[in-house]
Amino acid sequence: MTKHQLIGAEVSLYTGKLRCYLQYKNIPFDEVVASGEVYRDTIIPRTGVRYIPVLITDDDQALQDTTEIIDYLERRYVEAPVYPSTPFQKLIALLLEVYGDEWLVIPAMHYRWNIEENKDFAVAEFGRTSVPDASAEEQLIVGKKMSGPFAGSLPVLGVSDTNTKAIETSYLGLLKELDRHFKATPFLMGTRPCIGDFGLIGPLYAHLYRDPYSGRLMQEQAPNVVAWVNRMINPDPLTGDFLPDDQVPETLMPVLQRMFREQGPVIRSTLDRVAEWASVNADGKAEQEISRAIGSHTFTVEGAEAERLVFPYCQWMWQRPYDCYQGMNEENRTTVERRLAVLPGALELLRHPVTQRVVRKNNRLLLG
Ligand SMILES: N[C@@H](CCC(=O)N[C@@H](CS)C(=O)NCC(=O)O)C(=O)O
Repeated sequence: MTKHQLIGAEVSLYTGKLRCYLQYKNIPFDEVVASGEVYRDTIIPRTGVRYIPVLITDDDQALQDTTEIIDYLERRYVEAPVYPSTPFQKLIALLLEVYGDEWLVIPAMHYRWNIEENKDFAVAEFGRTSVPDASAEEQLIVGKKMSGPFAGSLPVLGVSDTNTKAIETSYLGLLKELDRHFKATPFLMGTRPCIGDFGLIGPLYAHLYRDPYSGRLMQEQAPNVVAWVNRMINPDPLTGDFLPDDQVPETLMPVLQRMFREQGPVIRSTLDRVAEWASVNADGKAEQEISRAIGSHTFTVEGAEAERLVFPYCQWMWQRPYDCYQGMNEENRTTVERRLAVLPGALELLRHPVTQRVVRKNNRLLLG
């Protein structure tokens, strides 16, 4: 029988997310390195975009975007769902996926490309991935070329000279918070990983654990996070449960507070900017493709202000917890709202109307 093929790379953040998921769910797959040739012959022609990972399914569909791939697989492999079924746990799991996928890219990229030791390692890894059969020398030359756009994306993400210290302070604070959590609880929501664990593992494994300088930092600062990373990359497939009675451990509250403090205002501004973009550029027409980035906005991490581009994709991710909250019945919503009171900014953001939806179609982001 044909197996699924995961096209990706060890060095890639989102490949890490999907690989951990496939392993936990015990889904048979072969991993194919996303070499230059594979980009040319498969990734670009089959998906129309240049992102990894790509899943070529056992019935030969080419899927891109880890969130969509996981949702597709969740429908096919129903044992041990990674979405909790109770309202508060589900909402928190979705929020933490958005945080891992869309926000922790900032420390992940900062540490990889601003710390020389990590950068040298990553360049060599890019070379090894792009031209697996070339000599080490050639791999280095290709690695430098291929990694250029990634290293160059720091300003786009908002990493600048003015906030690198703040990004590090924030990341070290997060490590401390997560360390306390994972000391008591194996995964975010109990003994089974949820979609939030898979969101967090991308940056926390592929960059912040695997890059050498960052890996040492994690070992020193947060041994319980290291233990969680190891559980995630080497799971006991299909085992474990979410905590009973819709419990969400108290130890996650500082992490969520950090999310709403740092990422919350960026999400809110993104929603407004997408609506504005649609009214200027599309006159409310549905199905118009929206650019990958639409202007820039300022944001604040640990008191340091910087500028980053506005990514409409971030809204697409946000629509998931937003829809979860908006779709709750009266009773669940009342309970959830009471529990959200300890997270400043959370309720305001979840109530902030998404006036202009965005949708994904053929790996493009369109106005809904
Ligand atoms: N949201 C997408 C993100 C995929 C993504 O950004 N992948 C990176 C590698 S880890 C990439 O291919 N980037 C190419 C680019 O940004 O142009 C997903 O979940 O699959």
